[in-house]
Amino acid sequence: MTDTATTTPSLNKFEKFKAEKDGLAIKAEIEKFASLGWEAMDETDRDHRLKWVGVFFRPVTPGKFMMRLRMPNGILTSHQMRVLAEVVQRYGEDGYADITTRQNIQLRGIRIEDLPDIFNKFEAVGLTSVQSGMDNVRNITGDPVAGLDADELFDTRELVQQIQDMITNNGAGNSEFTNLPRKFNIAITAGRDNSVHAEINDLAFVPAFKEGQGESERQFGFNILVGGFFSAKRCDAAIPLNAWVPPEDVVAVCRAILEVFRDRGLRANRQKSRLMWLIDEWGLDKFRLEVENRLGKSLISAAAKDEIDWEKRDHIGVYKQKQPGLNYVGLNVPVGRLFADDMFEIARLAEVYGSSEIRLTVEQNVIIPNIADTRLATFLTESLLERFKIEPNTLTRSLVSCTGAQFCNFALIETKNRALAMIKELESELTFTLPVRIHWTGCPNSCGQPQVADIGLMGTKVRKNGKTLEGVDIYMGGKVGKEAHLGTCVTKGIPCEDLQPVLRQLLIENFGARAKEAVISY
Ligand code: SRM
Ligand code: SF4
Repeated sequence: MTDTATTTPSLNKFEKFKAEKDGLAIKAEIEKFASLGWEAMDETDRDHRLKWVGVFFRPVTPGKFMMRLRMPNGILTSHQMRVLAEVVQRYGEDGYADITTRQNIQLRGIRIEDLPDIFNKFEAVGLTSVQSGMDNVRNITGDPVAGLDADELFDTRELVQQIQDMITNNGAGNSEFTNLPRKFNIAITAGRDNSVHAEINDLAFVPAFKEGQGESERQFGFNILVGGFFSAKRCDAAIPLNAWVPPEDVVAVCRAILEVFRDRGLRANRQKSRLMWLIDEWGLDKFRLEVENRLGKSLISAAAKDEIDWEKRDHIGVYKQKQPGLNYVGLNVPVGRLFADDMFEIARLAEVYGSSEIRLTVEQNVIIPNIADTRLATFLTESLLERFKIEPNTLTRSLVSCTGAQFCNFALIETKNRALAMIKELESELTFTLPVRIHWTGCPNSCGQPQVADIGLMGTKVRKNGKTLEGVDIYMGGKVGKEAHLGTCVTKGIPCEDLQPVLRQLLIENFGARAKEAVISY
């Protein structure tokens, strides 16, 4: 053992490979990888560094990669949707897309030899997948009806775009923020219903008025929350930073917080690297002071209360916009899965009936805005709405699911298809008077956010009759919207094969579901 080895704390594997070569450096090597092929690539480049450009090697489907885009505020154009559809269409049965729990799109079936062409196509329509995985800032979420909602307090779309542009250098990649200690989630909302789940982000901006001297001096801005996160070992809701910012300072505050996290965040143990661990170690006051030092000015103390005072909406159905004569229509996309034909069709509907704009929600659904009153009735007869309904059944309406075992090697269980099948069965047996939000997640990483659900199902392995089976831990009590708080685990280790009657009972006892009358035929 050398002297250096005894005196220098050893870097974990991730910190080591990041120090050897920045993830973003592989942007210049895409052509080379495409001609080499995935099997001949350096394994660290293939399995890890490619994630810096949003390309994920899938050990479950080797050779067929996943691509994670960035969709600031969950907004895209029909033109962009069509390009995404063209990309996955090429892969036939292997190719489709998933809407994610961060208002984003992931593509499936991608082959490495196609990457140069795909990146060219993306660039031509202003799409980017840069810095969407590993130790980077994830897609920045915003209110899905920003700019449409008559009750919003501020239109956050531009701010979300500015934050993304700062972090990614307008989508080209920004090495200032490509070596964070861990992933980082940002949300910003000025709606009244906390549609972004502010409380589960490392950094969130929620609407709040700061009172001035006189009545007329009420100024709009955001209270700041920090440190929210889920991980296999620990889940925490974000806590107030005791800071309020006017909209014009939001980007600078994001930068300051990211710089503190980048330069002072904990890197030794990846299970203890998210922002909250640094806040724990320093205390909130020191953290706030360090942010002020980076910002170059003092933060204003938080407004006494925020303006999140509504229950959370799901945006499924037809709603009037603040623009007279226009409507937005939310379509329920079961577990967020889109096939190429669906994507072409969504693009067409947005063009024919709307303004070519498409929006995504953190519930993995689609919104088509700007549909004129005069076109609405015809829009509602479109055949796509038979699959992506505006009045889906109660459980289908709020169903969310992470990727699960079909593509994710962390998964302990299959999720999306199982979730759909089970909900169908329950809906055939029960009637509902209340909405019930069920979230499935394939492992404790919690990508499907079981802690925000009325009923959260987290994949696990269970033993039954001497066999290891797929099972779930059940979470309950997640509250979203105003006064949001996280649900907790109430039952552990239910085998999936025994789950349906357990859910049935939970729905009857806790959510007022009733068994359908048996149909008697003579
Ligand atoms: Fe996630 C890792 C999918 C939202 C917490 N997540 C992964 C990976 C990349 C693991 C992998 O390489 O296989 C999954 C890719 C599977 C695949 O092929 O799709 C994955 N996460 C997802 C998505 C697609 C779930 C979905 O079906 O919607 C979501 C993509 C969001 C996006 O567009 O960027 C997704 N992941 C989340 C969320 C929810 C959120 O952000 O609101 C969380 C919990 C919140 C949080 O991060 O604090 C989440 N994902 C994780 C973690 C645990 C992080 C930690 O600190 O330990 C991991 C594992 C990791 O990073 O080590 C992870
Ligand atoms: Fe994969 Fe687990 Fe995330 Fe589901 S929760 S996508 S299984 S890492």
